[in-house]
Amino acid sequence: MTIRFLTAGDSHGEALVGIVEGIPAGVRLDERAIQRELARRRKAYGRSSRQKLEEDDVSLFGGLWKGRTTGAPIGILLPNRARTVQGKTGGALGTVPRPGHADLAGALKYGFDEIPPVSERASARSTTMRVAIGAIAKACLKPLGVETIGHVLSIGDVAAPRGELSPRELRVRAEKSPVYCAHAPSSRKMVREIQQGKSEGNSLGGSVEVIATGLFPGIGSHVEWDRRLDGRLAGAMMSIHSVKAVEVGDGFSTHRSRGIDAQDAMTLKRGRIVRATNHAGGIEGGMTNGEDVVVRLYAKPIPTAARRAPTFDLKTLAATDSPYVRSDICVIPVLAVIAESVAAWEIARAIMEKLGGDTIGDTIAARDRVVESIASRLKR
Ligand code: EPS
Repeated sequence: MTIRFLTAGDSHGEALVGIVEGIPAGVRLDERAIQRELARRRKAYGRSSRQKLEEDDVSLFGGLWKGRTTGAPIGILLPNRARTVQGKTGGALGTVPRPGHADLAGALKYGFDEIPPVSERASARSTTMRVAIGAIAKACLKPLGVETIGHVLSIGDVAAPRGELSPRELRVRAEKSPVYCAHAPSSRKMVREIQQGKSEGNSLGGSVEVIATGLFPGIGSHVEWDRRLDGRLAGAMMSIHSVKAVEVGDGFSTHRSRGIDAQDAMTLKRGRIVRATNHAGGIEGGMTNGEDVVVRLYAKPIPTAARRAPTFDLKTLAATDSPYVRSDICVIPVLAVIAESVAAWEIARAIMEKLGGDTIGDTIAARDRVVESIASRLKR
């Protein structure tokens, strides 16, 4: 049993379209749940004026009966208001590819001398649909007690102290911040950092952490490379626009540790596994080990900025500067919401592969059997 999705649509086309298949029957789902996630995404600080224009007014087609999934594919429609309000078709880009974008490679690959057929599809507007689809995955994970939480670690030169907050506390505090940073003084500095970037006509990168809680051991597998959950999560995260690096647990710093310090010592206390640390980020041998899964994403400053960069015209081949187009300043706050949604999808996919179930009740029963069987093995 697997779940899958497909998307279609352009940044300034009429709408974004998605189809999700394989969600078991009986999952409580309505448009409001998706709308809530889309609103969290849209209000993230640092975007362009387009965010005030879009309403992300989602409609669902099929796969639902009286507020619950039926097991049939779910169609999702998200109209682009920029199209109707501004009549914009992405035409401003003409024939000049912008460095750092899909423009050049996409035009060469698909045989265009105009940029919009590439840039319209490559645009990060499509992450709206990833969030809508992630909201469906979240609805599926909720009755299983699994949650994903995204928050911002750094923007430009401002890094929030790591702290010892629980995932729930991180969530509560991050939701109060316009940049989804759980540390209030850093959040204020991040807002100033973005304002500074805007005044300089420049964009800013940063990093985001996603924590998944409520997982039981054995999601993913060591037996074949493409079943390893860390590989799958990293691949899904790298597929998000502007993300250039992903670490699982202490991925980047661990290469400097000594072996013994990089491990998470475990003891058995009254049938429960207790770990001293979580350097592994909840994944060992490509499988969940029962600890929280921790993934961090590092994103470049978006290449669209008010400052122009040297390039050339694809039609005339003459040297020129990249055109000015309306631009976001910093996508890191919105990345916290997108990454959380993408993690929810990838984890839901791995859980459904393991547990199956035509109804969510079957899935929950299968999860209970796995958890009970593990618990009985750890008791004498
Ligand atoms: C984007 C450019 C901007 C963003 C857009 C992604 O749009 P426009 O070209 O209309 O100014 O606002 O993101 C969204 C519309 C969104 O909902 O996230 C880009 O080039 O990737």
